[in-house]
Amino acid sequence: MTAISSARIMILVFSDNANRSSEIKKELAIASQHGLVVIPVRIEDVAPKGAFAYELATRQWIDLFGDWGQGVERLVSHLRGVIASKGPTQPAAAPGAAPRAASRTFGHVLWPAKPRARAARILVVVLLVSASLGTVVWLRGVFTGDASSFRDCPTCPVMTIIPAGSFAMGSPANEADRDDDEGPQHEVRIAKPFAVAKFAVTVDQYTAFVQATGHESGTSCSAWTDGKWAPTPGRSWRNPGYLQDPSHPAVCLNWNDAKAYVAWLSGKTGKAYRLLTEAEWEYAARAGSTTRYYFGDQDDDFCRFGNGADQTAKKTHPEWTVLPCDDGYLTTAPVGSFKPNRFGLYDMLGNVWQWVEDCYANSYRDAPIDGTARTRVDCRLHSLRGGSWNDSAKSVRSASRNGVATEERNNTDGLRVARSLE
Ligand SMILES: [Ca+2]
Repeated sequence: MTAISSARIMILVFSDNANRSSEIKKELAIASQHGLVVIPVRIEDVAPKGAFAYELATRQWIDLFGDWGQGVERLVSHLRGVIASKGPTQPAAAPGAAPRAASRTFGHVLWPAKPRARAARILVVVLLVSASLGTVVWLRGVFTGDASSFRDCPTCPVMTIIPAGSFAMGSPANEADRDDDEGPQHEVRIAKPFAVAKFAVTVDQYTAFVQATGHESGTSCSAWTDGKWAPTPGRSWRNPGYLQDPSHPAVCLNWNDAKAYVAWLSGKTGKAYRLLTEAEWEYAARAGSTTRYYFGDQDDDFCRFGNGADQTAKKTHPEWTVLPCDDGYLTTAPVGSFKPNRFGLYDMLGNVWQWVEDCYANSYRDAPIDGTARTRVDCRLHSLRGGSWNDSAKSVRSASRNGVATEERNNTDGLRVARSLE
């Protein structure tokens, strides 16, 4: 851990073993907290899961499987650029300080500025050693992420930009499992691009908010107890009635908590963070699709894309209606555990219900068609979208809606943030 606090770059050698390593997850989390630049180097064709998907969403990957030589060249090129650059986290040289040495510490191996070929050979050796140990390597320097995603502060949600466009909101009358509140289907135009978080707000992100503000998030939350949902004293986002780690989505949050979180984020960053409008949510979730789910119509495909009430849940709750597939999670899963939609958004369906800005109405009659929120002064119910670990096909469809009292907290409910762009 001492190495993490003194380093500037972490090269994460990524394989299926890393996906399963809790130690590497912890080291990555500490690296993020210290503001280190992380360069993931993938040595197997595996997707990052859970905390890795979340932490690495904005990082630029380098693949060392397939064309090994080309991958090494890319990495060497990146590192040379990094070392030569003076990025925002590079400490300023003191007046009159000696020029920086021509070599840098790379783990415990000297990293020569020249020649390039020698650097590449050393790098390969270190990577091989690291990969065989399933460990990580540290390096001084700075690095920038890719352009399509961004994060406004280390504890801020990872955002991605959603393009402007039009779509049909709601479901057609013949969609299986449809509810009346999904109609009438109507065309909505989103006039401007906006940013949406790639993941639901996590426990660690919500912790940062509570630590900074002292926000009171209640001491009771509805949980599944003795065969029914009931408000349960002592339950809260800190203790929702099942185990969570910091990469799980925060739950037991009501609409007021969600609004307080985005208000704090806006104040902290100076950016216009907010909840999604209900129209924006469905537009972002569908990502151009018109099917029941953003990946198609088949219930048994769901478990590759989200965490719903599934065969794992049925083992504990045989009375539940469940999906005909197994996602492996009884309750919440770490954000990013499943495949994203075409906009690169994870868990838009399943895992946790997501509060949106709108006041809930049981029909789309007179609904806004410009992507704005439906509001009213005496709003008692606000809308949630996406379904949760507790829901089967009917409620985890793209068109499915839920209206819940503004003050009510459930251990299936969380939030996702949006940001207006300047
Ligand atoms: Ca599940």
